[in-house]
Amino acid sequence: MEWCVSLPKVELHAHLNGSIRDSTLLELARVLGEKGVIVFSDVEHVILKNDRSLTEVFKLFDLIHILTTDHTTVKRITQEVIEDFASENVVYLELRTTPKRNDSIGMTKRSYMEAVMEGLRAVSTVDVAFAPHNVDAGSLRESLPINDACDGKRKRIYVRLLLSIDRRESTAAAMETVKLALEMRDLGVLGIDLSGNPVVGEWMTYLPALEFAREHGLYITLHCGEVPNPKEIQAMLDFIPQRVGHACYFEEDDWKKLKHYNIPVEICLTSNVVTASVSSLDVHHFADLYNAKHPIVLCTDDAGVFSTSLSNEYKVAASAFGLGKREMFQLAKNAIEFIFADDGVKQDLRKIFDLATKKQDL
Ligand code: 6MZ
Repeated sequence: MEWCVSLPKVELHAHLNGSIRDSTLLELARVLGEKGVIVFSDVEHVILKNDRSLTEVFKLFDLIHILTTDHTTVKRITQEVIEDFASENVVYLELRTTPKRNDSIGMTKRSYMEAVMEGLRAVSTVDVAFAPHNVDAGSLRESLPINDACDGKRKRIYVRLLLSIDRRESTAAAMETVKLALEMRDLGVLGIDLSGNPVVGEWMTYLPALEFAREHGLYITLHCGEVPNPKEIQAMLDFIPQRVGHACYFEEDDWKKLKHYNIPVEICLTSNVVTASVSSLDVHHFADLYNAKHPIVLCTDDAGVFSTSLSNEYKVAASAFGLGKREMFQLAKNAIEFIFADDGVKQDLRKIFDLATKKQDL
């Protein structure tokens, strides 16, 4: 495990509200319990439970959102989540979150995202490189030390954002999120994710917003095939997103299409097994895709909710699929090619990995 922690890693599928520390959730729940908003003893065991069906996961998210959706807390969890990823040597993080509106506390989707940005700026334990356009990226790169897990220098992490459309949302709400993403491009927003309870909503509801996003140059990643929904899977693949997440319930034609379009897959092993989207690691599609050299990237999905970390996902993959250090290193490095950030960032990341290759004698 120690080696997996020291390995530089790229995280491309992490939901902000799914990545919160249990300790923070419990603290927030305790405070709301004292205020009489919730009954602490009712939610404590829900937060600490380890096995969750997909239905239970989405119930938990509703609870998490009650605990976290105010500006101060959004700022806090963003800061903590980034610090947690950086502490395990994630060198590039594409963090996704659903901008939320809550009229009762004067929260708009924009003010939610401003709180996220404040959290990003508040990170103090590591250097965060986040703004691609409004600072001179060249000088920023030079001013930050190259992250090298072993040499004791301050770590640095590139953070980029994806805005998620929740499947419960209407076309208009989805469009509002896309427009917000476009306005926030200078702050490191690179694209749009479609997520939320996969048994809710219709593809056609989000399609106009996703098309609009694409026309305006945003990257798209879709949660695809988390439940058996053959028509939707085909429609999503025909859209040719830049990446898909999960791909658990694909049939032969879906695999053909995915491979034909060479769409990278964000693989979330622990999440898939815990939610029983895949019955066990022995039958996980990781093996087939890996052997076929299809583009894949290991991701956490919801490190808090599924009690995992990216280092742990590499460890799980190594033991389930017999990967050695060299293979894990190559798998981690390959992820650079599937990030949504520009070539300058990719070059920097390649340098970080090359430096690590020498250190780790690979
Ligand atoms: C689908 C998921 C998910 O956006 O509030 N989310 N959507 N499948 C999953 N696999 C288990 N895990 C998380 O983060 C939490 C939200 O991300 C989506 C859900 O919409 C959840 O409410 P944010 O930061």
